[in-house]
Amino acid sequence: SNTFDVIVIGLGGMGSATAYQLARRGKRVLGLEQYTPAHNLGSSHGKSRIIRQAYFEHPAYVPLLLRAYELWQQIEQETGKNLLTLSGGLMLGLPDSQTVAGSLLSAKEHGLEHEMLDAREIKRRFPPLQPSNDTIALYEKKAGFVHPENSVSAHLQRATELGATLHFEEPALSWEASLSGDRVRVTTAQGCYEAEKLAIAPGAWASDIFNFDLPLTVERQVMYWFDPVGGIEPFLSDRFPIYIWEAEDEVKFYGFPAQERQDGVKVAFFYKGVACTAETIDRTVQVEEIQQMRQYLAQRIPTLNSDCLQASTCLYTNTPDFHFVIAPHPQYEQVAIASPCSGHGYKFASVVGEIMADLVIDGKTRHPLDLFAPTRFLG
Ligand code: PYC
Repeated sequence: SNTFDVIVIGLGGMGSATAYQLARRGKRVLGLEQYTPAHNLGSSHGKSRIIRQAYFEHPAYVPLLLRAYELWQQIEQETGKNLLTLSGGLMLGLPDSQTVAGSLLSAKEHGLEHEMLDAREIKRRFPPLQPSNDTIALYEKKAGFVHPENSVSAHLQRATELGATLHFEEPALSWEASLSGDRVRVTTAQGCYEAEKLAIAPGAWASDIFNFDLPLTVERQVMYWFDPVGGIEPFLSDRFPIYIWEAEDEVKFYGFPAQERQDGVKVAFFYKGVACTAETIDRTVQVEEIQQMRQYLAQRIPTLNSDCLQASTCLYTNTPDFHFVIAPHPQYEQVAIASPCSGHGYKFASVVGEIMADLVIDGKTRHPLDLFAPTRFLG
């Protein structure tokens, strides 16, 4: 039949978790995805995504993070897959930088375990890092990374096992919702589907499918993998943390421990990308871009000023204040929207799935969503 309890548009980071949560609660779910499972054309790929608790962006994210960790562990247990690696994490910068001061604020407000390290201690514990003398860092042992492709696959696999119907390479072309609040219809090239509720998690395609205007900008990002001079050992995840490093000029870059030895060590800039759309993004990485990253690393992580083994692109979808949009649709109560996540969302995917399921099933959630209301941008 073409009738379901809930239709989920977009099965990337947020949509796959939403389909899983809804199926787990016994709903008849149809998931529609324009590309293949766990594809690399959106924002949820690249083998590692940071997860951390002392959140410099705002302390209001912390309760969501604590729940996200629990739900990552739940999906790991249900699938037997290792999705989360807690290598520890460093937030580095000058003492009054957003990265350091903001993380400390969140850590204090929520009583999170952490340590403050000066430049000498950073170098002693993590020899590849060579901060300037006035750089400090907040270290938290519970930070690390999530494997995005494997996590999307795990959510999709469990959703299917729990009875969800998932269609790939079938873009949703349009949707309509009744004003009575109890029906939706979604049209694709293959057919028309009906349901009581709709969850939309479109990432960089939000402007095409939300059916109301939000001031979003899509940004091209590049991820780089370098072959460390002197070998990969100092970067292994039992001795090297994830980090976000706010340089003296306020440019942030971030990186990870090594995963597969032959892949090298991943680093990227946090923002600083050029504006694009999901259709116009240039997926070729230029030699000059690699050079620019190497120059940045030369002073700070000198052994990564080395051969670039691989570089690939991904998309951020940014709101003006860089906080998320997760809410009931402003016009239709039976529709929930998520996922312009401004480049820092993937770690939350597990809990966003729970929130979206709450919103479509109950019309409300116990999780605080004030920071994410789209009405903040609507005149
Ligand atoms: O949210 O931790 C993060 C992050 C780092 C780089 C992009 N996002």
